Parts: sequence; structure tokens; C-alpha cells
Amino acid sequence: MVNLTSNRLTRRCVLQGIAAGMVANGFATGGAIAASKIPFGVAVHLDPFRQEPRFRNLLKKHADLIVPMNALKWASLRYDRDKFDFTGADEIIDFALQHGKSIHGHALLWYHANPKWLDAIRSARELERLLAQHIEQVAGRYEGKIATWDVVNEVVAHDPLTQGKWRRGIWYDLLGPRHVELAFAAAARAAPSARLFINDYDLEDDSLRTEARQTAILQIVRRLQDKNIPIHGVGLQAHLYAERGIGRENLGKFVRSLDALGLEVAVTELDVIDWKLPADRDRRDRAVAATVREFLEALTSAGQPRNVTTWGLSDANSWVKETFPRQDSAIARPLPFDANWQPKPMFHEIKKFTG
Ligand code: 9MR
Repeated sequence: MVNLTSNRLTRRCVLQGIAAGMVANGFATGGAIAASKIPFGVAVHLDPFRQEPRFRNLLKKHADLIVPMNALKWASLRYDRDKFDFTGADEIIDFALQHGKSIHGHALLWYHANPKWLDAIRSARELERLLAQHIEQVAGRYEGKIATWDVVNEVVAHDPLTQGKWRRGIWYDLLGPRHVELAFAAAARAAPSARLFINDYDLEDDSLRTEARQTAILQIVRRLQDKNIPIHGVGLQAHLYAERGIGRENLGKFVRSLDALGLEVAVTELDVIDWKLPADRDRRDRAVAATVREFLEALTSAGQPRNVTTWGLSDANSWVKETFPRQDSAIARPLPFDANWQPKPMFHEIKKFTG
């Protein structure tokens, strides 16, 4: 019998399993809202985590899963070339373990948030060696503690229709498409018990650009499987734009294609970019919640995600504020809790799905 959860999963063995009438692992397809509880995850920024007891209390109470938002990035761990600094990552991970939360690791490879010395490297051999060593150290240190990893983050070009499939940056420029294979193979060696994910944004609407991004992800997954390199899931970042709408059919099709390849889906960075919504607070909060509902309904009607994680918890700490400032200067409200750590309609909406 084909073991669909095996690390040695190949595309052929998945297709054989499906042809034999087996149900692919990962998520149960069908059903408007998943029968079992979907774990609720929260990405944790170190500053409010250290300074704000209300944040830690809410994490204890509501989070099933915790993601260090920045503490596991190269820029945090590898500020100095010669030593690893695990201080921040350990703080968050120890808290999660102490309170019985699962942990998702973000991220072993990204084109952004790298130390200057890394971006200055010009030798492919040196970069390849550093990547293998980094993953061995980082994923190895947390083997058995970090259940799932974003092995690669945002490796697909912003717009594959005009830019080609791959994201330009140190990894692609020096190592070519191989950087993804190297990273997944190294992660499988260092953390054999972890589930390994590829993570990316703009996979949720039905524009041609999004379709091209989905196609690129599917191609990357198939290529890894054909080479017998383990990959277990795709992270939908889900930085949703309130004005864009969800591509229900397109998202469903993408999720079912991944399911057919034996892959799980996780929602990894949910928030709602509200810069085009009306200023009125209650109207804006309702519209943000409606966007989340539309997304989670579309997603769960195609399959049950491994978890739903928001990129922070309170509007007091969100990248959306600076990156998508509103013309009226009103403060962004992209997250489930307001700046005073009070729940908003978005939180109640998520709870309908996460229990
Ligand atoms: O929210 C994160 C912000 O605090 C960091 O300064 C920034 C650079 O490290 O990264 C932000 O998180 C990004 C995530 O790692 C990948 N997807 C997009 C997120 C928002 O930019």
C-alpha cells in the first residue's frame, strides 16, 4: 500500500494511489466547513511579545500554533557571519512548548531579510555551502519541536507573466532553480520529522497573474516530487486585499490540484489590507471580516487547511500600517484584535472555522 504521508512521496506514487481509489492525505475534500477543528495560528513579533502581557495572555488562550514572525529569518539569526544568534527564536519557541502550542518555522530561504554579508556573496559554491550549513543548524536545532517549516518563501516572481517564473535575488541569481531543491533536500535531512512547505502570496484571487503564480507553484511541486525530494505542503500567505475579492473557483481548483499531488494547504499569514475601504471603523471592520469569511468559505469548501494563521494578532503591530498607508491617514485595521487588544468581527469570523 502506498504511504501517502511518506517523505519519499513521488508524483507517480500519488497518482497511482488516487487511481487506486485512495483518498489523498492532507485534507479531507468536500464539506462547507471542516468537521474537525482547524488549528488557529498566530505569528509572533518579538517586541510586543516581550513588552505586552495582554499579547502573551491572548496567545495562551487562543493560539493552537505559534510562528516566530521574524526571529527565524537569516537577518535575525545570522546578523554576524560567524555565529548564530538564537536568542529571540528560543524565547518564542520555549514559550510555545511550555504552553503546549505547535510551532511553524518561517523561513529557511527568502530573497529578503538577509544580512548584508549574505547578499554580498558572489560565489555559487560558497552560497550553496552556506545554505546547507544554515539549514542543517537551524532546522536541526529544532528537530522534533518545529512541526512544519516554510522551507522556501516567495520563490515565485511577483508577476510570472512579465518577469519569468522565478523570483530574482541572491538564491536564484547564483544557484538558479536548483536553490529550491537544495533547500528542501537539506531540510529533509536536518528535520526528518518536519512537514516541509513552500510558502507564497497572491494565490487567492482569479487574476491571470495569480493563475500564473499558482501554475508556477504546481510546477515546482511536481519537479521536486519527480526528483524524489520531499515536499508536504503549500502555504497560502493570504495577505488579502479587501477590494480584490476571492477567486472562489480558481482557489478551489488550485487546492484540489495540490490535494491530487498529495499536498496539504495551510493559511500562513492571513490579514486584510484595508487601505481602500471606507474610514468608518465599524463598516471597515465588517468588510474585513467579510473578506476573511469569503476566503475561508472558498478554501474549506475545497479542502480542510492544516491551520489558519494570522500575521500578528493586534492592529497595534502589523506590517500593513506602513506598507499600505491609507490616504485619509486612518490607522490600518488588518488583524483579529484592535490596538487595545479587543476582539474584532474578524476574530469571530475566524473562530467559526477554527472552533
Ligand atoms: O511582518 C514582517 C515584518 O515585521 C518584517 O519587517 C518583514 C521583513 O522581515 O517581514 C514581514 O513579514 C513578511 C513575511 O516574512 C513574508 N511575507 C510577507 C510578510 C509581510 O511583509
